[in-house]
Amino acid sequence: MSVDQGQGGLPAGTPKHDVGADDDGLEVGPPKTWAAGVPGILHALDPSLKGMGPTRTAKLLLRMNHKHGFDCMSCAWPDPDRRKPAEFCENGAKAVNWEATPLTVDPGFWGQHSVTELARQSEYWLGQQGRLVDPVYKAADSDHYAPVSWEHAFRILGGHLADLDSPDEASFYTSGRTSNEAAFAYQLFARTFGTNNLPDCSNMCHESTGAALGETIGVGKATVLYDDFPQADLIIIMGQNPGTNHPRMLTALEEAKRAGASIVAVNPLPEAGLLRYKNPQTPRGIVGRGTALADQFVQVRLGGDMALLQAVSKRVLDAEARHPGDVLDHDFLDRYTTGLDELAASLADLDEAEVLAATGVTSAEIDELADRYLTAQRVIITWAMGLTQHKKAVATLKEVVNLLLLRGNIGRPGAGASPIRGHSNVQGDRTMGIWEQMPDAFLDALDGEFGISVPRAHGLDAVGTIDAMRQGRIRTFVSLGGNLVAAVSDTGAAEEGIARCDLSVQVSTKLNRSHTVTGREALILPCLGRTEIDRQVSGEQFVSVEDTVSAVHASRGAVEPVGTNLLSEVAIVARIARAVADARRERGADAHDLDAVDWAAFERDYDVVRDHIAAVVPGCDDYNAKIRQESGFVLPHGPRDSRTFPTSDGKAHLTVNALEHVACPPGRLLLQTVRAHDQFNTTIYSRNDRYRGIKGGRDVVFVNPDDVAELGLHDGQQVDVHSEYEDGVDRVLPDVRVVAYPTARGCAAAYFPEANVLVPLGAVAEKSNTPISKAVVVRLEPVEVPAPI
Ligand SMILES: Nc1nc2c(c(=O)[nH]1)N[C@H]1C(S)=C(S)[C@@H](COP(=O)(O)OP(=O)(O)OC[C@H]3O[C@@H](n4cnc5c(=O)[nH]c(N)nc54)[C@H](O)[C@@H]3O)O[C@H]1N2
Ligand SMILES: Nc1nc2c(c(=O)[nH]1)N[C@H]1C(S)=C(S)[C@@H](COP(=O)(O)OP(=O)(O)OC[C@H]3O[C@@H](n4cnc5c(=O)[nH]c(N)nc54)[C@H](O)[C@@H]3O)O[C@H]1N2
Ligand code: SF4
Ligand SMILES: [Mo]
Repeated sequence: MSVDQGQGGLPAGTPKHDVGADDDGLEVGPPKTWAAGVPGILHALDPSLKGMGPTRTAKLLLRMNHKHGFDCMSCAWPDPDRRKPAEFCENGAKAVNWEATPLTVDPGFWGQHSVTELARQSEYWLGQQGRLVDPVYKAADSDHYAPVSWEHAFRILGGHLADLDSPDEASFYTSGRTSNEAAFAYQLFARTFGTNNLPDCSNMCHESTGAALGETIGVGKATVLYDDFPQADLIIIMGQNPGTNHPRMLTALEEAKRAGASIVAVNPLPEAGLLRYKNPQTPRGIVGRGTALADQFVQVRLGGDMALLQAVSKRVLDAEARHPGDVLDHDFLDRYTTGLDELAASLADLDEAEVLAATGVTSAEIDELADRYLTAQRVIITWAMGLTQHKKAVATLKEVVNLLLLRGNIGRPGAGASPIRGHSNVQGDRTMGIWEQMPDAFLDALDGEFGISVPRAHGLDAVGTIDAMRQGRIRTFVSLGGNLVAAVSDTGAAEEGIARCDLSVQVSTKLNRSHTVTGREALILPCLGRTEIDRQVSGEQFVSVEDTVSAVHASRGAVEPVGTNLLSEVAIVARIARAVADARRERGADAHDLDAVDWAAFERDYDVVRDHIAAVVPGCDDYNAKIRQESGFVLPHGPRDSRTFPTSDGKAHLTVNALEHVACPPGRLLLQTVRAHDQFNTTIYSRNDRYRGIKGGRDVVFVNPDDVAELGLHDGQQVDVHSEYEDGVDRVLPDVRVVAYPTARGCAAAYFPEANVLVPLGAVAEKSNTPISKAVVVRLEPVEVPAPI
């Protein structure tokens, strides 16, 4: 596929971009019912040792997540205050290995491989080429990148941005590995340049969480701290696969379990980590059967959570009717909330038959879950993508809040709403202002601090950016990390959009798909990773990050940079800002607000950035002092700390949400897209998914054995997966193998990012605009095998 051949919606028969390597060696075995244990740690160390020198490995892994070390760059799970010698998991080790490899892309590489040729390579292959160490540029008339000086690279970018008719013709994407310092500088640059076009990976991730929590409790973040987990007596894990995506959460769950908590998993898939955990750091985990985690497994149908939550809340209200005054937390509800009567009236009419159809579970199972909720004094509900990437995601999450509020499970120890974030600093990036819709109070603070006046009109999010690119309204695209082309829905549309840009710019550590699908001109700007020592004029620098429970701490690189020509993200952002100001001046224009910021000082000493953060970002006062405390600090959170709800009326809102679920026509399935155990989003570490019994391949679709039979298919059969939307376009994930798997009836699963071709750009969650990646109506069609001649 050539770089400028975008294809809206990949019609049937289009050759697919193979994300991994060949599937020739695909082996399917039985799924595992437990996670981690000795194989986990062995898997963790083995590839690290192979990929990096043993000294580099040992040095890094022992500093990972330690108080004077660096923060794991994989997921946003928090660190306990009492650290063990090895505070990492298998997937954290893989992430370190992937970043800290001594392999580099040498200058000759770019002459050997054209962009067209690179576009044919898999994500796996691209990632295996090693670290990017030189800035490279692809000219409009060339099909090759070629090394350029940093100065030249910044001049090209500065010139493009200065030549736009409006700053809104640029869009500045961020992925969630970026540090607080780089994120603050980046949003300040975009806004002093003149736009709020600041899409980020959160738009595709926990945006629905922010929308639901913001509206109901006034703060879009978790209302729990790390120490709440061992104090809970019920933890409900909904739409999340912690064994793969937040592995050390299993340790916290094990601790909670030993302290007497019960655990309920709500998931269409019986994920290994939810069922049983063998903690590799305890003798029990090494030699024994480990700890059984889930006391109840509610195998909900995809998208059935809204109905399930309403049905549980209804049972809570029914119990209150039977025992007036004894069930609900009336003191809490009276003092802190609104909307109880409306909720009760609406749930009184809830149709149990509809609930059973939507959830696919029995009334007895819902009764059991309700009983558990009613007997627990302290309840935490956690969730991730299984709840956020649905059409009704925001409404579903408001139902999570309803259920918690009924018994006062917000704002007290051992209880709360706990979205588990994805990228290690995705939450911090938002706190620092990476959002196309930052509230005016934040923008006012920026204006006040720098004496500027930044735009107020909301900018474009991820889906909006792709859409605007396709219409020719975005001409320069800059990406601080990430791989938007591969990560966003509707791969064909995304490729078409990028190809229409004049210039695409990626600030990256490693090659990925977004470097091979480019604007007419393209730049790759290589940056330091989090593992590497960052030296600036004023000396060694550290950065800071925020985890999923709002704890902020420092992260210091521990090994020498892999190349001498790398810049830090902060330096790159500061130099882009200066280059645009220079270019504007050269063109006889005013640099405007860009000149109000001392960008050189930002690069020289990150304390300067942090002083501005302290002045602008709520809760960050005295940032430079607090971040130097041994364990960092926790950002304030009204609902969590004092049951102060910063909503329009100062109350938490119980809400009424009309029940809806995705109807699945006969002969069709609902398909979700999931991560394999050996990938980080679009980064593919290997072709294995150990816990699900998959080895050496990713081209699979998991289907319940009864559905396999009912559809007239058989286990192991090759099929094309077609999605069905009203626009009638035939979108297809071609030639995947059916794997009979114990998922919920009527449901299926395939791997992200390959399956993104199935979801049109317009298929988004209400209110949050997040692509709907978890309940896609599909039909499976057997691949015609040519008859032997
Ligand atoms: N190793 C590793 N770690 C990661 C990542 C990675 O790719 N690899 N990605 C990071 C990022 S950015 C994120 S956002 C997180 C993602 O973490 P997860 O949300 O755990 O990731 P997914 O693989 O999308 O898994 C979704 C889970 O929800 C379930 N699910 C799907 N639909 C429904 C539904 O309708 N209802 C219910 N109840 N369950 C449902 C699925 O069966 C699956 O268990 O992980 C982060 N950590
Ligand atoms: N179908 C489907 N689509 C999805 C999802 C899904 O569940 N299903 N999940 C969505 C979610 S939750 C998310 S968060 C998005 C992820 O979207 P993105 O965040 O855009 O994608 P990643 O794959 O995490 O980005 C990986 C790239 O980041 C770069 N990188 C790594 N480390 C660094 C660093 O330290 N600095 C810099 N500058 N670059 C670095 C590398 O070049 C690497 O190739 O995908 C979304 N898309
Ligand atoms: S749980 Fe997440 S943050 Fe912690 S070590 Fe594992 S991958 Fe890294
Ligand atoms: Mo995410």
